[in-house]
Amino acid sequence: MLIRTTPTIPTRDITDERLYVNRRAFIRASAGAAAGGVAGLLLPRDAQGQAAIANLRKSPLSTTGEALNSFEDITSYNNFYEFGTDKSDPKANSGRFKPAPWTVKIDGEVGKPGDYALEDLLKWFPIEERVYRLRCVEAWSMVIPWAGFPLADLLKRVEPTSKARFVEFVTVQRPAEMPGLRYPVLEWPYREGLRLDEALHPLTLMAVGLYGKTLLNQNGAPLRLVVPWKYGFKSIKSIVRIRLTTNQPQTSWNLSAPQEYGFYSNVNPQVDHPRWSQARERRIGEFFRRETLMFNGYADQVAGLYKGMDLKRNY
Ligand SMILES: Nc1nc2c(c(=O)[nH]1)N[C@H]1C(S)=C(S)[C@@H](COP(=O)(O)O)O[C@H]1N2
Ligand SMILES: [Mo]
Repeated sequence: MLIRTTPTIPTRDITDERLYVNRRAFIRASAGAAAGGVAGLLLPRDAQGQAAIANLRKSPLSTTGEALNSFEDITSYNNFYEFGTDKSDPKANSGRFKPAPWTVKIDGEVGKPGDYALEDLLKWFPIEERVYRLRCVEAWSMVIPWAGFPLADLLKRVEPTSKARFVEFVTVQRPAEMPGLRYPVLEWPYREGLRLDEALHPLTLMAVGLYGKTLLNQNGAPLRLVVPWKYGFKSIKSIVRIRLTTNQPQTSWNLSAPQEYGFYSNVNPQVDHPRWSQARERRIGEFFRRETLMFNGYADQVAGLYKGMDLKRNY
């Protein structure tokens, strides 16, 4: 796609390391001064998120033994079609997007539906660092140190009813801040879904940061899903609604090209995309391609979810 809007300079995105270090010092000072639970009320909004992820504990569920992609790679080579379809568009065109204040509507088959403020979620659930591979359906991959909390923590808190079998996620839709919404490349708003047992799996993460910083807009600020054993498009960004359902929800990619993108979308080197092979991938920053691993390398943990299922049919 060659259609381009006038690029805005995304000042929020040029937070460099120096500023980051200063901000952390500021947060430490403020937290010290407030001495206790009220610190969050006194801090500017981004600092609130930053404070919540300041003391990350490293998760034992992290992927080990692989080099991390650089902060620069992770924040400049993106898919976020609401800001355009080129890999450079999300960084270039997301400067006007306002990720705060933020609430998530949780409804459907839950005992405690409601509008949940992100600030509360950050208080309720301990944030941890999880290194995961992200494998895009376009056959490239990255290794990313996320900061987040298990989606299971949130789902348990809202008490799924006995009729809940799936979870639907919806991205915010703000044409004035998201220039890509002008183009009908997908069914907007962007929608994704998981089976409830997939959503409750301990690897399924709600990310609020990466590299110890709150998420930049291009990565799905302020709250996005990360499902490491599925193709990247399942990891929906900037979530405003989570709905528990009895029936399998519709998804934007499945609606746009059902023969190419199924509901499950598990990374599977043995099942090719109709237009290209999924056997290998290019790790961003590397020259030679590497073999794609079954379930993106997380088979030991997740293969049991699909026991007895035909993965060629349920792609
Ligand atoms: N709302 C929304 N979420 C989205 C997308 C998108 O276009 N819109 N792209 C997906 C795709 S295809 C990938 S590979 C990942 C990329 O995440 P990253 O840019 O943070 O690496 O985001 C996913 N989440
Ligand atoms: Mo992707």
